[in-house]
Amino acid sequence: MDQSKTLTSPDVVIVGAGVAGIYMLHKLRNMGLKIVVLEKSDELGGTWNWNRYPGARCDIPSLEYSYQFDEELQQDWNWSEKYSAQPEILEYLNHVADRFDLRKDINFEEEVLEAKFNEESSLWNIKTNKGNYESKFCIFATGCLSVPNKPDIEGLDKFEGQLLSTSYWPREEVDLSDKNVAIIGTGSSSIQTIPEIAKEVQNLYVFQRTPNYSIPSNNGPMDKEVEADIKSRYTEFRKENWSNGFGIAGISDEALIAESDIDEVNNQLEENWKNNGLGFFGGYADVPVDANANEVAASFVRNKIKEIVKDPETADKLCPKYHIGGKRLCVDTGYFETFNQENVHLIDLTASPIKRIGECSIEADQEYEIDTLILATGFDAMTGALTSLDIVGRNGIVLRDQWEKGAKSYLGLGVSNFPNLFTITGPGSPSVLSNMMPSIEQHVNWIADCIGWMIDNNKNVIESSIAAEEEWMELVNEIAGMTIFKSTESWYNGSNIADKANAFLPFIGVPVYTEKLEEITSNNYQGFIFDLSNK
Ligand code: N01
Repeated sequence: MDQSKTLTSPDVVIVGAGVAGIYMLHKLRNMGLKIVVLEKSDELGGTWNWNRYPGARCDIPSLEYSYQFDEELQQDWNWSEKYSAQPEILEYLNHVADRFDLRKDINFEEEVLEAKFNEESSLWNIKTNKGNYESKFCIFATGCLSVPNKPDIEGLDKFEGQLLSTSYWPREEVDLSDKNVAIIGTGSSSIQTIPEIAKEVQNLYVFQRTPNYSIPSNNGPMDKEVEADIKSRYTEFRKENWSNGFGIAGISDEALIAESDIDEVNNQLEENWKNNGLGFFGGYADVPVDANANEVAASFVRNKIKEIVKDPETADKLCPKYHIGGKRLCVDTGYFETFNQENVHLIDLTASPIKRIGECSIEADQEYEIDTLILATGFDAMTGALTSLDIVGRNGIVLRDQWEKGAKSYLGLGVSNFPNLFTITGPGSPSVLSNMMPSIEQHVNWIADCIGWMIDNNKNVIESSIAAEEEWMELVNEIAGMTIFKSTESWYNGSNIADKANAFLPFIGVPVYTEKLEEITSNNYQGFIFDLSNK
């Protein structure tokens, strides 16, 4: 029998076998540490395992939404499209797991129920649905968007038709042909899936509470010349991720709309609309901070929507009125065009909210008979995976309670009162406002270096100081306060979840974050406390 499967006292328990968890395993195992990864699903992949809805695709170009820790891996792997679809990303992650022999240390179908720090032994006791573990370090690689938001709508639990969720799509093929389908929500997931399912359904009723800005992906087969060029200078190319505010390569943030000729700006935006996807306004540094500059980019997109959608009333309903980028910008393949199809119907919930869901219907401005209901209602973002289980630190403090008035973390890596616990891309780090792949690698490398440093320096326990954490989150909010992000209701600040504290969670600005992280580290992990005596 595989030894690792019976191991109950590893050095490190990693929770989650997604992009972050499997690289963390690889990194720490190479340092000679004993690792167990606990994964709830029977497959690895995290986000890319759960979110299998039709049209699911990454909206960061494949050549940079990929690991960079191994030169041979990045040279060997060939992506088939500019933006990869979910099955190909999942295949890639499985390839990585096989290539580095990672599976043997992953326990599948094992869900963590409780993680409790024992102050006497300075060890984490981890309880799962299958057993118990005791480890020195506990690393949560549980993702920023992994706990779905189930809307509180009267009758939902009594719906007798087919109930689907974009964030938990069945593995087997779902046949929606000739069905009357309702979809609730118009965020990234919905915007990707609507054009796909609209091709086959009888009627598609789109229940929209807030319209979204979306940029065409102009996806296509991988351009072999581009691929060869990037592969010939991959290390240099990857460095570009660190110089752009949102961690996207190839986009300079230097120009300002406020200081540019408006015709030039419109030409540039046209160029970005055609080619840049998420980098649509990335070239202009003032879009996220200057309301006037933001309005130029926003109205450009609104005009595009009005050009694409033939019915003016529908076009108007699809035009967002808030700052562009305040909610996560979407990237689509024919989203707005779909509303020109006769079988697609937009229901504006600001005019008539959903009243109730019947056994085979959904009622808003009128009652719609449906066979299938799809929830595309988002996630309890950034904190949900950490507050939905009992994580107990010093003095019996439960993380969920500590974060009741808003999540606080130092660098998105450590939390006060929770010694030897690390989070990968936790609150207070660029995470969801960056290209997740390099941000994950940055955190994994940092955690591995930190553990290595502790071993070399005979340190047993690390935790962030309350003061450092407070100061860090003040900085996160101060930066956010200078932008349009803070004033827009979004899942970045928890406003999509009833009763969730309104606190802005991601750190805006990959280069500033990186600079600060390096400074803190080279200053002997300033703000972290080592070997605090247990009382
Ligand atoms: O979720 P969302 P998502 N009644 O929260 C609506 C990433 N992602 O799964 O805005 C009616 O964006 C809600 O309305 P409102 C990406 O970071 C990446 O689509 O709250 N409507 C909204 O329209 C993305 O941002 C890729 O008014 C209700 C929608 O549901 C993140 O995942 C692909 C409602 C939820 O949108 C989440 O995207 C896909 C209710 N009771 C996703 N409750 C990539 O390509 C909620 N809504 C990498």
